[in-house]
Amino acid sequence: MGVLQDLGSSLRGTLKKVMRSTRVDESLVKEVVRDLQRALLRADVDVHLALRITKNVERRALSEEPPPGMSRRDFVVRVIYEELLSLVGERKEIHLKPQRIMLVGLYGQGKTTTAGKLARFFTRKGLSVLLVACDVHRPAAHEQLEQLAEQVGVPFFGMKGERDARVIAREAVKRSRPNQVVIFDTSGRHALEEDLIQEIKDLKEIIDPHEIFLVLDATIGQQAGKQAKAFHDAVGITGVILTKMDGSAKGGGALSAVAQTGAGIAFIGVGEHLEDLEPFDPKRFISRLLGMGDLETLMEVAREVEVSEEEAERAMERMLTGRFNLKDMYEVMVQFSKPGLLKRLLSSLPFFSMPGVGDIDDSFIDASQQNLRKYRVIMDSMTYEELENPEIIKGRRIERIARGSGTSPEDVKALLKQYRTMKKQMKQMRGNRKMMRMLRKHLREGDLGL
Ligand SMILES: Nc1nc2c(ncn2[C@@H]2O[C@H](COP(=O)(O)OP(=O)(O)OP(=O)(O)O)[C@@H](O)[C@H]2O)c(=O)[nH]1
Ligand SMILES: [Mg+2]
Repeated sequence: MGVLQDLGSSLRGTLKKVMRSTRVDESLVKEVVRDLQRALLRADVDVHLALRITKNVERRALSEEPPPGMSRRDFVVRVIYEELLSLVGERKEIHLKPQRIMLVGLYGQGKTTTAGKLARFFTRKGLSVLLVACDVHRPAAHEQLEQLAEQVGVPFFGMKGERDARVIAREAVKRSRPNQVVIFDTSGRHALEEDLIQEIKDLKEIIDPHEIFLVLDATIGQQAGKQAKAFHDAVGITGVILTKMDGSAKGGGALSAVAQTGAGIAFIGVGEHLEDLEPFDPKRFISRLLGMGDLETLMEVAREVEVSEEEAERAMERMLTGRFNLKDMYEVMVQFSKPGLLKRLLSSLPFFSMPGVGDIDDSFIDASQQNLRKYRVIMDSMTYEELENPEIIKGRRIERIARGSGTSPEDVKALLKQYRTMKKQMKQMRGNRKMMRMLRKHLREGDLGL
């Protein structure tokens, strides 16, 4: 999918060197660190930042002891993962509830497009959305947003011909309903000029937004950090949306520079279409960049770092209690799609060979690996109500979900069937009291063999 392709492939090349090595010694670490540095600089990451990261990798790889049971080779991979994670900052939480969102930014950064993408995003989460056109500078801004609203299928408010954005904002606030996510598109300028600052401040006062997202074009590279800081100092922003991350060689520079300012990155835009918007999740982003998931050794590391014992326990506990819905199924599948996890879990129990248990193992692992991606897309098109209570998904809901996710009703039905099968297997497992006692005991003692 094009996001930071160059950076990704050179980082993966670097990791391969580590994984193929028979011995991790100083000369290898030095070589890896040089590769890493070159890759970061090429992605426009600030020189000082790149140096800091690579120095940390070198120091930790050579002087820290790997945790018990982990080879030095895996440890080096893990150190690289952790240091890259520190480069892209913390996760900015997206609140899935009615709220007012203001988009600000300079000309052509992607504000209007992003307004449409956000409308689609929140609609898919089962929320009602209203799009408001407060851009009174760009001639066709009103029509552009109106069209996007139509495409997404959400209401639109604008006042064609009105020259004062404040008047539109005031009217929109009056007309919006408390259960809506109201998204305000605003005017850009060539630069952060005094009249833009004043306009944003006035709109902020009228709208009283929960979020002010600065929309920034990632192709400007590390300049994005300076812009984020300037906007923050002038008007206060609650987060950044980086657009055009697809095909931008400088995206790494933009991401890291914005992260360093402390402004959280809420979403990234990865294409021109309405669906090309992703909530920014640093862990997922870096894992994907490093190609973790392709390579088994890396998966081991990803598991160590990402699936804490606590998370695995929680997933198990959910299986053991009666509550089991689609969200749980998805999480359990994600956990158990990591190679060997469920096998190790179950083989640590003396009941591994009991009838029924082997089935669970197989169906989990097969289903997880083959269907996980498709399931995710389908579930993204479900409302919260449906995820929590899959029994209500029938007839027209199935059609709507299939259409929304670009799959077929058969795919949706297959997912529901998988869910029912798993739920039944859970029940059988719960019915086996002796096994349940053992599982509970293992959970209590934290003795999962992880
Ligand atoms: N490839 C790519 N193009 C994008 C992305 N986001 C926006 N664009 C394109 O960037 C251009 C500008 O987008 P707009 O949404 O009109 O930008 P704007 O900030 O509203 O611009 P003004 O209203 O003129 O200030 C359009 O051609 C969009 O299709 C993205 O994530 N990827
Ligand atoms: Mg616009």
